Parts: sequence; C-alpha cells; structure tokens
Amino acid sequence: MSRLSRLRDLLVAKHLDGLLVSDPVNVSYLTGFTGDESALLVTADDSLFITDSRFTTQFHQQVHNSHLVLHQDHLLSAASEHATGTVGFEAEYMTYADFMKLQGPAKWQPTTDLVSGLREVKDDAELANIKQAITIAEAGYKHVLDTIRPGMTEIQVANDLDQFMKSLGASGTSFETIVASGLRSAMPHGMASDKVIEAGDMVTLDWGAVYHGYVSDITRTFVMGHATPELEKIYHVVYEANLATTKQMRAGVLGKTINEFAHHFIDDEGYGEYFGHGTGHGIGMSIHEGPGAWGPYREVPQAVGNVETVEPGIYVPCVGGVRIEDDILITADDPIVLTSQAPPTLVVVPV
Ligand SMILES: [Mn+2]
Repeated sequence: MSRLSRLRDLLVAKHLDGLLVSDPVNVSYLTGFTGDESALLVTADDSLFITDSRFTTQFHQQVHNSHLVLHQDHLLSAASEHATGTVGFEAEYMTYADFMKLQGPAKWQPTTDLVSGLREVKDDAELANIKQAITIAEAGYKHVLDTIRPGMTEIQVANDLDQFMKSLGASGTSFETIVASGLRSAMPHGMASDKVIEAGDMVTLDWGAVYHGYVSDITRTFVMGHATPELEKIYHVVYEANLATTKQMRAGVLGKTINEFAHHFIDDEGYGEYFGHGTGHGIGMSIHEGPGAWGPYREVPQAVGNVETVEPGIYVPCVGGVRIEDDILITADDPIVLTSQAPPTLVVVPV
C-alpha cells in the first residue's frame, strides 16, 4: 500500500478530513520531493503540493502523486486556503507564528506522529539506503584508524573523516562529527575541538553518513598506543552491555524495557552513575526519529522494520569514557545488526 494510502487510513481513524504536512522531511517521505519550502495538504481523495515557482521543474521531475499549487506569499497561509473540515497540522513542527498564518474555513487540530509514525517501519529501498550509509561510514572509520596520529587536532580528524565519506558518495554527515579524546572522552557528546590528540588518549568517535537521504549513526572508542587497565575494563563492560542489550531488541518489546536492561547491566558492573543517557533511538531520514529515544517512559513497543541504535556508554570524569553504538534492524526473531561488530577488546592505534 502506498505511503499516501496508509496516511489516509490514519486520517480516517483520527476522524480528520485532511492533514497539512509542513515538516519537509515528511513531505519528502510522502512525495519523493527532495527540495525544501514546500507543504502537502492530504485529503481523502486529493493531495495538494504547495510550493513556489523555484521548484516547478523539480516538482515535475520528482512528484507523481500530488497536484501542484503555486503560491507567491506565505507557504502555509496559501496551503490553508484549500483546507476544509477538520484538518490536522503537525504540532511538533509548526511554530506558533506559522499557526497564526493559517486561514480558511477549516477547523485546525494538532496531531503528532502521523507521518513520522509511518516512517518508523522501513521498506526494502529505505533499508538499502541505510545500509549504504553504514558502508560509507565504516569505510570512513577504517580511514581514520589508518591515518590518525598524535599531533592531529580533533577537528582535523573530523574534517578528514567527513571529506572521506563525501568522496565515497555521502551527501553529508548525519550530524556534526564527534571526536572526543583524552579526558574529553568523558563528555558523551564532545564536539571535535582544537585539542591535540596525544599518545595514551582514548578517542571516542561518533559519526554517520547521509546516503540518498538516509543516515547511519555509529560510535567507536579506541586508544592511541596504550590504555590503562581501568579504561580497558570500562571498554569491556560497555562491549558486553552492547551485546546483551542488542539481544533484547525484538518486536513487541517496549523501548523502556530495553533501556532499563542496559542501565541495569551497567549498574550491576558498578558504573551505573556514569551512564546518564538513553540507550538508543530510531534512525532513518532523520538522525533521531521514531520509535523514539529510549528514555524511562518509552511505552512504545518495537515493531518489525524499525531501525534503531543501541549505544550504552560509561563516562568517568577525570578518567575517560567509552561508548559503543551500533545500528539494529528489528525483526520478529533475532535482531539484525547492520553495522560491523565492534571488537571485544579496545582497538589500539600504534603511536
Ligand atoms: Mn546515536
């Protein structure tokens, strides 16, 4: 069933006469359009694609399931003029200023997770793009291990990795590449800085590639030369936590159950106070998407076709940190780890 048909089924279930889709990622998911500054008004028997004349050619090349409506003023104001009945808008995306621009006879109703809910289950073409985004990112990691040397700054490593992935066909990076070395590795999301990488540093690399609009998201931690026994032990605990948690990731299991499992695992090893974030999140067209970050309140069960990260970590201030993140495909049976297995012991880069 087409994506628009599945959305229309949701509209019937929600007693909506239409939905104004203003999140450009959702517009792209429903229509194939890869530009911006566009909106979609989906009703029971029509789909209006509202944009301006800059995108006329691109519309005709890419969009085959909607009618073009050109506007010259305000995008959402123009779109709203075509809406009648009870029409939903995307509450998580529309700003208050945009909302005040809506006009016409429709009764506007906030909605959440309609299109983004559909996006949670990936089809084969989407999976192929995610897998290629992973292949490119993993080639980038090999490049980093081959080229990183003491004396380089974190920013140099990040820029080199980003450029290498683009040379392999990535359109960009999934997010700003994280390179956190030495004591900075205890910062879970330490952006690459001008810190110089030194012998003995732990290096946490969190990066991803975008391929045909789909992302990968991987974290690896390695050491420059030689690690202390404590950091080797922390690596081992995180590695085992990653493996054990991955085994819990299957259809029907609640996100919060998986999150609790990972936290209990690391708690039992004595590092609970040093694991302060959720255990994973969905990926796809966005770096964080459904079924949602696995906080303690995630009551959403995993479904076949979800692609999610598993990313336990331990960060000890003044000592260092380790995170190991993989991308997992949920099935009815054992999960499929889309990324290559991290090694059971710390990777040592010779210095
Ligand atoms: Mn992640």
